[in-house]
Amino acid sequence: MKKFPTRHKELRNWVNKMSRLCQPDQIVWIDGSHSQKEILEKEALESGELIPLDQQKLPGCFLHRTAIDDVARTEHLTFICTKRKREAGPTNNWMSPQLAYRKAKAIFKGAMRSRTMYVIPFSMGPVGSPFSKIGVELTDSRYVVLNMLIMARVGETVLQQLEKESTFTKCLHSKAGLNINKRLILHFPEDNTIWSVGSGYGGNVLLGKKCLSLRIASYLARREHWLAEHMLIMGIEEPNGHIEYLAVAFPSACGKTNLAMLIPPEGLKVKGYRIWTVGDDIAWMRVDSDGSLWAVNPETGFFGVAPGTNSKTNPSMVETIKKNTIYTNVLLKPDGTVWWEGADGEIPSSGIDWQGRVWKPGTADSDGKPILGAHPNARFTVPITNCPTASFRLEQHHGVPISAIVFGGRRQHLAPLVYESFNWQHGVFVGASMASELTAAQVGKIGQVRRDPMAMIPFCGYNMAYYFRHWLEMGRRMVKPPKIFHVNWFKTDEKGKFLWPGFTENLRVLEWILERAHNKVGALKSPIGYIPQPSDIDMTGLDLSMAAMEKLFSIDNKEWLEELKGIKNFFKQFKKDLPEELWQEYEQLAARLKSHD
Ligand code: OXD
Ligand code: MN
Repeated sequence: MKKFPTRHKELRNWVNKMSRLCQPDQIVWIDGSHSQKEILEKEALESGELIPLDQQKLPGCFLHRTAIDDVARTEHLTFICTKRKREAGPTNNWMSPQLAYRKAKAIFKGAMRSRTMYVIPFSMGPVGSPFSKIGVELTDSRYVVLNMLIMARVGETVLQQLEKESTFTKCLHSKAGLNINKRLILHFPEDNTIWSVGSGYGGNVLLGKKCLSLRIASYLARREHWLAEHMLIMGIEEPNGHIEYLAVAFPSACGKTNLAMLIPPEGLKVKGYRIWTVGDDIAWMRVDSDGSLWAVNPETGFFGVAPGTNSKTNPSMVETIKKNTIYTNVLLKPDGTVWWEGADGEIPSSGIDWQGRVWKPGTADSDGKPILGAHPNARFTVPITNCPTASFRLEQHHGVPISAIVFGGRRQHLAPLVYESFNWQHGVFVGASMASELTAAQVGKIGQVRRDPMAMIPFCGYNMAYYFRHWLEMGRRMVKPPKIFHVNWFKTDEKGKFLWPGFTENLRVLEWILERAHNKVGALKSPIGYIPQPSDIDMTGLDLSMAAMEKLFSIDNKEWLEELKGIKNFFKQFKKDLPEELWQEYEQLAARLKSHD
C-alpha cells in the first residue's frame, strides 16, 4: 500500500501532524479489503486483543475483553469543548478547547510508540448520499479498526469520495495506558474534531458512533437544518406490501435493538405484518422535497447489549450474531462458544468470565453479590446485513419516510403504556421532559431516574436549549410533521412486577400509533395527551387482566404534578435560553392536571 494513498492535502497534513504527536512506529491505511481485515484479525489473535472462538460453531466470530474499569461510556470524562461555555449548555461537561487540547496532548504525546497508527476513512451513511458525513479515525487499536469495519462504510471508496467533498471529521484515538485517570473523550464541534484517549470501550472509541453520528452531527444538523437523533428506525409492512416507518428514541439499554427487529406476536400473526430493521441506535432525518421527514441510519452494524438477548427477547438477533461477530466482555465457554446471563440454553457449568477468571455458576463475591459470567454491559458488534429483518432500503440515499416519532423511557411509575402529543410543539415538550431510570450502559447508579430529553442527554453536542429550539423550528419546516408519541413498556404494579409483557407484544402498541398517525382511530383526551380507548389496542391472544390494562393507562394527577417539579428544575437550568414555547406547554400541562384533580 502507498504511504499516502490520497491527494487530499488537509488529510495528509493532519495525519502527519498527529503522527508527530503520537509517534507510532508505522502508519497503515485501512482500505476496506477482506484481505487486510484477515491480516488484522490474525495479528489481533497473536497479540491477545482478540480471543479465538470455535470457528465451526461461530464462523468469523471473536471475543475481546476490555479493562475492568473500561466497560461503559464514561460520561463524566466526556466533554464538549467550545469557545463559549454557553454553547455547550448546562447539561454537558465543558472544557475550553485550549485547555482540552493541552490536557489531551500531554496524554497523546508518544502514546503510540511501538504501536501502529491505523488510518480509517469512513462514511456515516451511504457513500456519496446527501445525508452522509465522512470521518477519518486514527487509532492504535486493532479492535477499533475491526469494529469500525463492521459499524461504518470504510476504506478506499470513502477516500475517493472525500477527494470530491473535501470536509471530514478529524477523529483521533489512542488507548494510551488505558488508565481511567488519563481518559478523556473530547469533542470540538467548532473544529469538526474528536479526541478520545485512555479507553478501549466501544461507545468511547468507535468515533463514528456516539461521538460523530450524535454529538458532532447534532451540532452540524442544527446549522444545516436536519436532525441527528438517538433513535431506531423500523418499518412495518402490511400484507399488501405497504410499509410505514417509525423513528423511536429510548435511552441506552432500554430495548431499542429488540424493538427494531421484533417478530409479530402469535396473536397478531394472522394480520401478516413483517418488520424491517433500518437501524437500532441512530437516525439522521431531513425534510425532503415532499415536505416530510426522511431518515437514514448512518451505521452499518449493531453494537448491542448481550445480556438478556435470547430467542424470546430477540430471536432475530440470536440469528444475526451466529457469524462475523465481535463479542466483548461475555463469558467464554469451554467449547469455544460464548454465554451471558439471560442467554438461551443451560447455564454453563464453568467458563472464563468477562474479567478472564475461572467462573462457576452460583459463586458470590465477598459482599455476597453473585459473580457474573458476562458484564451487564457486555456487547456484540455485528453487520446489519446478517439480520434476517434487515431493510432492503439500507443503501438508499434518501432513506425512508417517517410516519411517527416515538419517545420512551424506563419508568416504573407515572408514564402510561402509550400516549400521543396534541401537536408538534407539545410533542417537543414531551421529548424535552422525558426521564428514565439509569441502566448498565453508562457508569452511574442503576435504577436512579434522570431526565433524558429525546434520549439525547449524553449525546447532544451543544446547548440543549438551542436543541429544543431547533426541534421546534424543524416542525415549522415540514408540510406534514409526523405525530409524536410516548411509550413506557416498564410500568410495574405494587409488587414491582411489570404490567406489560413487552418485547414482541409491543407491536400492538405500534399498531395503534400507526392508526393514529393516519387518523384511522379515535382516542381519549387526557391531561397529558391522547390515550387509546383500551378496546382499540388489539389484544387477540394476549391474556391481560382488565385491572392491569387500567393501571397501564391510568394517569395519576398527583404523581404528574410531582413530576412537574422535576421538569421545572430541569428547564430552569437553561435560564433565558429555554424556548418560551416549552414554558407555555409546561403551564398548560399544569393547568390541565389541576383542573382534572
Ligand atoms: C449505545 C449506548 O451503546 O447508547 O448505543 O450506550
Ligand atoms: Mn445508544
